[in-house]
Amino acid sequence: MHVPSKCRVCREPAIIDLPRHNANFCAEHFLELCRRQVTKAIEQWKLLDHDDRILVAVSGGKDSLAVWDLLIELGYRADGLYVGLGIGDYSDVSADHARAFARSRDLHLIEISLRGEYGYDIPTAAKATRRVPCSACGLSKRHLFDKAAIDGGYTALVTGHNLDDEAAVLLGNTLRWEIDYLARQLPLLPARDGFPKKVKPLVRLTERETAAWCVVRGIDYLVDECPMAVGNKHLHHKATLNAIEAESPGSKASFYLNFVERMAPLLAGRLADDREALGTCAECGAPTSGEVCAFCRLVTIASAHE
Ligand code: Q46
Ligand code: ZN
Ligand code: ZN
Repeated sequence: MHVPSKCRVCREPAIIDLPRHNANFCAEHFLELCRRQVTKAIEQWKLLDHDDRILVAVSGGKDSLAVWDLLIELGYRADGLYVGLGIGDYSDVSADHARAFARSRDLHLIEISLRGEYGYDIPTAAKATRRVPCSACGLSKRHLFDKAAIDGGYTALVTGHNLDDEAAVLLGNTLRWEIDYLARQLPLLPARDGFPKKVKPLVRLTERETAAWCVVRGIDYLVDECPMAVGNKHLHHKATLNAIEAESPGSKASFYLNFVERMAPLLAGRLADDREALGTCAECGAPTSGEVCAFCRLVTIASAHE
């Protein structure tokens, strides 16, 4: 990393340069900038209230620990939820990071083990379904996060998606003109039909910034990427956007933030159309358009496969 000179605010030595803000910052003023960006996101899109009971989906990586830390710092009440995916050492180490963080801040971390509670893990589910691991993994996590939020009486489910994640997904969806996915790609999805409100407070921060937040705050996060992320197109789209950003700082933020401001409202009708009436799963009671939800079908296939 290029070593920047002086903090824009206080003129003390800087620890980070942020070309998109055309400035350098010392540790203290960098943290202030992060808090300001998260507060701005929360206010701009009415993401959270101080009465919300928040459940943060925690993976042990930088983004989920940063968002949990930031929300607590900003005075919100937030518990964490860790889902053990059974992806070998990666899962063991990620659980350690999530637990250590919760312990260090005296926060409540709920833990669910796929293997212990549902009889399968992600590598097994991938084999049983003959699809990429991320597909069974995403389905399992979405279901368990939603269920834990609803069962626990939480009013908001928070994830640590950052600007790089959202811009990469936006690029992928735009390249294929996936209108229905685009319509749903918002920092806030209100609660509906048995689903909790879903919120992404970090979408104004890049992954370099969430990593720096953790370093400055002394949060020990899992640096390794998931070993099952192979062939994940998001990584490719992130690299493409980073190349554009290097040429033209601020492009990533304007791509995503202007989408939310200018394009998403034009797609709002699609979001409403998408809301077909949902019934409840005959096995677990979760909202679903079929008789048995996709998660219960996955559990049946994956837990029978060894
Ligand atoms: S944990 Fe799961 Fe990710 Fe690993 S298998 Fe894919 S979705 S990459 S966030
Ligand atoms: Zn400063
Ligand atoms: Zn079900």
